[in-house]
Amino acid sequence: MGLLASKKSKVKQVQILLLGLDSAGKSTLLYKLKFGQDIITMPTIGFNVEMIELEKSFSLTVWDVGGQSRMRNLWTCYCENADGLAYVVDCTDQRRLDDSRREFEHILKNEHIKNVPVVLLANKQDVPEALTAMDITRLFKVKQLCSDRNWYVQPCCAITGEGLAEGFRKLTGFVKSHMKSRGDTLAFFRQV
Ligand SMILES: Nc1nc2c(ncn2[C@@H]2O[C@H](COP(=O)(O)OP(=O)(O)OP(=O)(O)O)[C@@H](O)[C@H]2O)c(=O)[nH]1
Ligand SMILES: [Mg+2]
Repeated sequence: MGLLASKKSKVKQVQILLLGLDSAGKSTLLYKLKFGQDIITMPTIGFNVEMIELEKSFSLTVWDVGGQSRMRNLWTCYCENADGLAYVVDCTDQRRLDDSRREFEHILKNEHIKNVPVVLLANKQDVPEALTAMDITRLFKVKQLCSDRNWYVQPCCAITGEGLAEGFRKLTGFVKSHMKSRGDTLAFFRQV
């Protein structure tokens, strides 16, 4: 990502990595954010990528990578240019919660996303027995695991869209301050 100046208009563009176990709701939430519609999803083989503009002149390129176990080895291939990580947790899937926590812990160790801000999306809050954002914060030991970066746990529902924009706005804010703190002229403007 390089610095390209445009006199007409400048769009700040950042790369967001969207991860989580299969069936966590990544693609559902991506398309809800993008189109405002419920899309019937298929398990993602490979990745989906969409540009999302929550703020004028600030564009998120969101990489939604398949979460099936055979695909998780590939997650690291998407880390290199990531400016922020959105990690989706299925709060109704208590059986696989520890798997999800382990994958989360593992990806945080990737050197390319060292210090990169994180928002955990505590998804499926429409289901009555879903764990809360506070439960996820505690069970994932987020304070400890993310002590080297900005983080937030956002409750959400990908079906209704509740909490999605809030979560991504929070992440955007973190990304902005992370770039500022690095004195980052990286990657910032693209010609439109
Ligand atoms: N009740 C409920 N179901 C949801 C929610 N979000 C997603 N789902 C459902 O969960 C299932 C899996 O959703 P996907 O978006 O395909 O999951 P994914 O994380 O993209 O899964 P992979 O592509 O396999 O990694 C679908 O049946 C969705 O309708 C939610 O907030 N509430
Ligand atoms: Mg998917």
